[in-house]
Amino acid sequence: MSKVIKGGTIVTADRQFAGDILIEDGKIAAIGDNLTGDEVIDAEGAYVIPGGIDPHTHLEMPFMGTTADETFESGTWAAATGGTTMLVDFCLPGPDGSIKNAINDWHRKSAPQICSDIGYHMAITGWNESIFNEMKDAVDMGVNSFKHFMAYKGALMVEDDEMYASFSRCKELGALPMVHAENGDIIQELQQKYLAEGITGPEGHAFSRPPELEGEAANRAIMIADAVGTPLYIVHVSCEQAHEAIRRARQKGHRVYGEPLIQFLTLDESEYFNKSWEHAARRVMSPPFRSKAHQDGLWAGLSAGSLQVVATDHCAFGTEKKKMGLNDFTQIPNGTGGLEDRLAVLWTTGVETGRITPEEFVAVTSTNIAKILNIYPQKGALVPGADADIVVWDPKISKTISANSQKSIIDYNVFEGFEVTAQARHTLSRGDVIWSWGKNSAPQPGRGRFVPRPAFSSAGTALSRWKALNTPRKVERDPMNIPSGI
Ligand code: DUC
Ligand code: ZN
Ligand code: ZN
Ligand code: ZN
Repeated sequence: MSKVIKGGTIVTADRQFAGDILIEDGKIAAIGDNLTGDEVIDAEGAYVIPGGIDPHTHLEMPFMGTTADETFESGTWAAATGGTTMLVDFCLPGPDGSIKNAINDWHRKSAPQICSDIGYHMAITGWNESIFNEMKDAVDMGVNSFKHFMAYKGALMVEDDEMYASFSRCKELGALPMVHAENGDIIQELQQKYLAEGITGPEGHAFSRPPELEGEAANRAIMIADAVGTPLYIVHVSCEQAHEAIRRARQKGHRVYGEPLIQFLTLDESEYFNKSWEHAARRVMSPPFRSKAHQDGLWAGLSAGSLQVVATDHCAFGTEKKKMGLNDFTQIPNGTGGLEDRLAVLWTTGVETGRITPEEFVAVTSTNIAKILNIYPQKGALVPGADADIVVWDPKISKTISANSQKSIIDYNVFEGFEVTAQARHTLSRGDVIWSWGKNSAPQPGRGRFVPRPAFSSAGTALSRWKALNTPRKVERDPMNIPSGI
């Protein structure tokens, strides 16, 4: 049975135009005027956009002695109601260290639960021969990106030589290295220093992770990626120091991508100070929220193109779990939520204010990451042949964000009280309407699918792209060494 989305303004990363979208067999069959189908989905007065892709979530992830509370079901459902039709979740090796087992474990957990589509990144948390070998298995299993933690010393952190080896392996395999950029050695020093001074509350979390440590790690990772000759994706960019490193590298011709979070664009460090313990602890994540000046820099990066993707790092722990760190901020499980509200908050604070255009909104919530992760145009695009992951985005539905009415199962919301001015009127996942505003849509666990992402070197047109990415360009190295004006 075909469907047609009628009467809306189609917005892509490039342009806006009036048109209808015909959907057959879960895919876009045609885009044009006066299309007809068996069923009509009304988009009058609304925008029609590619479903959001949140490339950074941690659902049910074991972390810091506990497990993130958001489940694959509640997470994909909450996301879909907010206009996000695909998540890319971080897969962590278990105690056996096996990458293959970890991916199978993630499949076991996610498959019966997911309401819309999902992909994984794989975390590299150490280095040995079996990790080297199993990285190939991961790529063969459809996981083409590997994340490296430069923080969480003694747990997840990797050393520089390990990063160099793993980045080199990524290059061989046609996979994308990613980093959590914070200097874990110095963070550990600062944590001990503040605890010794008697600072045990959540403000100590912010003090012990200053922006310089993020900037240092971002610069280091960029230089290591450059030495290897590979692109690099930097997750949760929170500050100007890291943004500056990315901007400089890109100016020199390096493929370095930066991902600010919707939280970093809208919430600041005042959330940690002169607030109740619970309020502050619920907002403890790494990196921490920064000052307004950093926020302005991130917004500028989105419109200038030096930052490409807005994600959430959704890693949500209920208040009870946060209390593990009641007497010691280093024990507060790190993470906040946002996957349900990312689009609405970005629209309200970005598009409504004129900071970004609707096209840029589509680019940073969907299209850019689909390209970076090599799933474009299956995802992130409104073109014939693409998966019909489509949102009818209504700029006239306003609501007040509240934990009381959210789909997320967490007992609070870091955006509590935010007035947002747009919502998903309809969310379609591969052609199925899975959410409609004002109707009693119910989650459909198990209908979502894992989306394998091919290695860059084996995927048709991506082959030439990957070759271009990895062709050494002598000229780009020298300018890095020219002192800049001093
Ligand atoms: N930061 C968080 O706040 N939570 C999950 C992992 C991370 O890097
Ligand atoms: Zn309708
Ligand atoms: Zn991280
Ligand atoms: Zn994360």
